[in-house]
Amino acid sequence: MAIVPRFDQLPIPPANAAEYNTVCQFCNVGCGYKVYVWPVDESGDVAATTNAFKLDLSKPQPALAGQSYTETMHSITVGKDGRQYHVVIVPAMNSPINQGNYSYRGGANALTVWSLDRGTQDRLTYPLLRVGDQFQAITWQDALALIAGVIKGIRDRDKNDDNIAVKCYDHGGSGAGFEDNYGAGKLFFDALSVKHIAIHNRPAYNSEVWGSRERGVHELNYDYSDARLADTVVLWGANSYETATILYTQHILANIQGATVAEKRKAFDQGEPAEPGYLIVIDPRKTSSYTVAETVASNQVLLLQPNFGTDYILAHAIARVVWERSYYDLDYLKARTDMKLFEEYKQKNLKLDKKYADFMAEAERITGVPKAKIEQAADWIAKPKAGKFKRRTLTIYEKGIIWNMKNYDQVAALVQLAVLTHNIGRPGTGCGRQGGHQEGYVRPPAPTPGSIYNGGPPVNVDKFLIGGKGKFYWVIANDPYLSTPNNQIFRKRIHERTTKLTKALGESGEAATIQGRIDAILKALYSDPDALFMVVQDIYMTETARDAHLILPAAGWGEANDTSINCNSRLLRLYEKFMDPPGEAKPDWEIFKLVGEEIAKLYRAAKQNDVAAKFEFGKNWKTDEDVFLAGAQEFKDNQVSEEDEATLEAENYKGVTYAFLKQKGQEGIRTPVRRDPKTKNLVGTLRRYTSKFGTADGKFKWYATDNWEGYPAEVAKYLDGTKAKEYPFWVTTGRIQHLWQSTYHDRHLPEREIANPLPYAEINPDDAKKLNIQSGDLIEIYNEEGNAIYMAYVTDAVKPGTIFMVMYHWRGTSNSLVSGYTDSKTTIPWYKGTRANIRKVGNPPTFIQLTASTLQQNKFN
Ligand SMILES: Nc1nc2c(c(=O)[nH]1)N[C@H]1C(S)=C(S)[C@@H](COP(=O)(O)OP(=O)(O)OC[C@H]3O[C@@H](n4cnc5c(=O)[nH]c(N)nc54)[C@H](O)[C@@H]3O)O[C@H]1N2
Ligand SMILES: Nc1nc2c(c(=O)[nH]1)N[C@H]1C(S)=C(S)[C@@H](COP(=O)(O)OP(=O)(O)OC[C@H]3O[C@@H](n4cnc5c(=O)[nH]c(N)nc54)[C@H](O)[C@@H]3O)O[C@H]1N2
Ligand code: SF4
Ligand SMILES: [Mo]
Repeated sequence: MAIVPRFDQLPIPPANAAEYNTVCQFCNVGCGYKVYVWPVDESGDVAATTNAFKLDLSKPQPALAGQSYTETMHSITVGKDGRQYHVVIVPAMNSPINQGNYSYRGGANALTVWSLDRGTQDRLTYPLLRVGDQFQAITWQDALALIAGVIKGIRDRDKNDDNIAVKCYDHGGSGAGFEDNYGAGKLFFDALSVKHIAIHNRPAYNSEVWGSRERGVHELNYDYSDARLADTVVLWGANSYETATILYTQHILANIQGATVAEKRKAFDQGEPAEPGYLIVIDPRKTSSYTVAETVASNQVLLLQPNFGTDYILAHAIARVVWERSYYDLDYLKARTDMKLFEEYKQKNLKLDKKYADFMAEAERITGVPKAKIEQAADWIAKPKAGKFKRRTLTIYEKGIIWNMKNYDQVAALVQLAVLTHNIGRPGTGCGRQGGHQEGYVRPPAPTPGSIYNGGPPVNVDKFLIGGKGKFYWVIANDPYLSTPNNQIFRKRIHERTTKLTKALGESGEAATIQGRIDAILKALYSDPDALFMVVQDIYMTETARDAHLILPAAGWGEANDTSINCNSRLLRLYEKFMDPPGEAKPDWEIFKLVGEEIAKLYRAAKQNDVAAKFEFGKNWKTDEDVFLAGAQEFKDNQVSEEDEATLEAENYKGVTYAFLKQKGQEGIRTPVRRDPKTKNLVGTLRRYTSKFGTADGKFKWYATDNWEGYPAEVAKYLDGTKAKEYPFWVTTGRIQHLWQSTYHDRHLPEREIANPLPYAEINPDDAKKLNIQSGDLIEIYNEEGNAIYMAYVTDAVKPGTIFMVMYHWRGTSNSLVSGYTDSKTTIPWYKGTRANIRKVGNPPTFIQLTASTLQQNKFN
């Protein structure tokens, strides 16, 4: 008997069910989905003419070739009309990305839908106001008046917006695309001028990849088809099998299995060899992205396991081999790159005045990767093929590089290796992010600086708040109590600061009117500079929201129309609204518009009409599409020739409308979108930088990274003297296939809760033996920053002396241990490296022993 009830029959969507196109709400891959919605009391039948699939359901569908439809693809929701509706969300057969396939996460899109018979009924449905230790439902009118009154009060006193701090998404996916991002940008950057703003996943407002952008290469430059065409795919600090599953299973794996050779023949030059691809995985762990490929093509997979933080040294070493073996094309380098800067890179990073053997010995010592493997990687990346054809290598990197020590230099080193080997801008090549979420960035210019080379680095907003600065903190669609680094300290301080305000409001007697409350809040904020007012805008109650003073309910994925691009092809599509948001929840863009209007009213009343006008940015926004079209005005004119695509912003979609996207359906259009100067038609960009790079003169700008200088003080302190013995483990953190982000949906689904009852940590069998730890045991992982109690998972995926922690879960976060260090060039944290010790807490509770999905695979004892 299964723990979760199973059905022997699924509702069949009738032929007249409402039908919508959408894209998976989860990862960067952006698989296409189809949605069917119909009233619960109706049903289709098995005959092809009676069901919306248009399939003869009396016969079994062929395995993997037919339309997938499983129990996890169905739910029942309630409309604004009070009626119940079936919602069926199935992978789209006509999506070029997933071709009907799906992952563990996407296959359960329907389970996350707001439903009265699932845990997702816990969605936020009304604005909630904290009164003492209670959250009370209030109207939108009161909620808006409260925010507007407090913001205006702070501005009036300060004459600037520096006491307003924000943490908000800047991408798409998870229900936020171009529309919501534009709403946020208009309010925070145009109407207000918020300098203390951080992006949802890091403590500052910055690019994750300035190291690439400042060379002239935007991070989204390749197409998913390049993963099919590449001679070699490099997954560098990207665990794609678990984090970009369909990109891996449908495209990368197909390539190394030889299923795409015919496509290669078509795309390659005449006479050019076309063979099954190779895969290089560069990760301190032996990840599933390596082991899965190893089982199907062991001779075509290579694993490099660098020491933490040493990737840029490894990239330089591979580049040195490339130089030594002349695997580069000097004509290309001269024509397309800045040769003056190249000299500096060559001298400082390739160190040509140092003997090859000495250089490589040093690289081996720092990175821990044997010289032979470095040379083999260089061959697989750049050695010309038979007939002197250039090899085609696609490098995909993600958080193992981005959240690495020295973010800027790591990213720069990788993209430089790609350009050195001419592996950008040709079919089967590219060097870019795998991506995290789908993206939808369009905003007015931010009042924040760039990298250290462009007026920066930007302010660390976490440290600003921890340091007792700021009075108003608005958290939108993220859960920093789990996800931000140096978390135990952050949580403790925000809790302390918000509690000071709560107490002060209680001491003066809770105000009965909103105006009374605004006055009391302002009085408290300015008499105790440490007091902090916090607003959380989310779809669920979050860890952070428990300390908020006001909680705003947002509409989620599928509850409004929105648009985003995926990361592996910049494919822009319309995510159609297919159901109503629960209760009074509203799309984020509408919340920003209403807050703006409420502030505008206060300025009008004060006869400051010019200020008021700025806050009325949303007055013509009636529909989602109005916001989408307004956002397009931020982009440059896109009437440029194909050769000039590099001058366009990566997400430029000028000229695109919802009607256009509806007509394109799953085919979408790839940004940057151009209006062809000759035909005036809108055309997409398959692959970037075929003719020029994105710099003023079109040439790639080389850069010399720092030398190896060891670890930053925040982590180095654990490596010296007695501390090295006290904290003997390297700790890294990251994701697993079956949990999505802060587990905001997962924790509401019994299927997930049962299989993942606790966050787990991978520990090598040798270490486990020494510490008498078995899989399933509870262990405390701790250092001077903080602690977390996790479940042990004994596996040789990690080397002895290293542990990998699932980044967070509703029962704990690795960020309690992560240091507050950030890269001095970018303010990007090092989420993926610190030191700790382990203490065995005890054996696992029986229920957990029986159900935890990781345990039955453990046969180490
Ligand atoms: N299942 C699932 N998929 C997801 C997500 C999810 O929550 N769950 N989240 C999405 C989001 S927002 C993002 S940003 C992406 C992230 O996608 P990924 O970056 O692929 O995921 P991570 O597990 O965070 O990190 C990748 C790898 O970095 C390695 N690493 C750690 N330190 C180093 C180092 O010094 N060098 C190198 N080379 N590697 C290192 C880790 O061992 C880990 O295997 O995933 C997206 N996809
Ligand atoms: N140790 C460690 N820490 C990390 C990382 C790591 O690798 N290691 N990775 C970092 C990365 S890459 C990421 S992306 C972050 C993720 O960290 P967060 O951004 O904090 O986590 P999410 O779960 O993505 O947060 C999404 C929130 O938005 C809500 N939500 C969903 N849809 C909507 C909507 O339409 N509107 C609104 N208003 N809310 C919505 C969800 O309920 C959830 O609370 O973690 C970062 N932290
Ligand atoms: S690979 Fe990513 S986009 Fe595709 S179904 Fe899975 S979670 Fe969704
Ligand atoms: Mo992310």
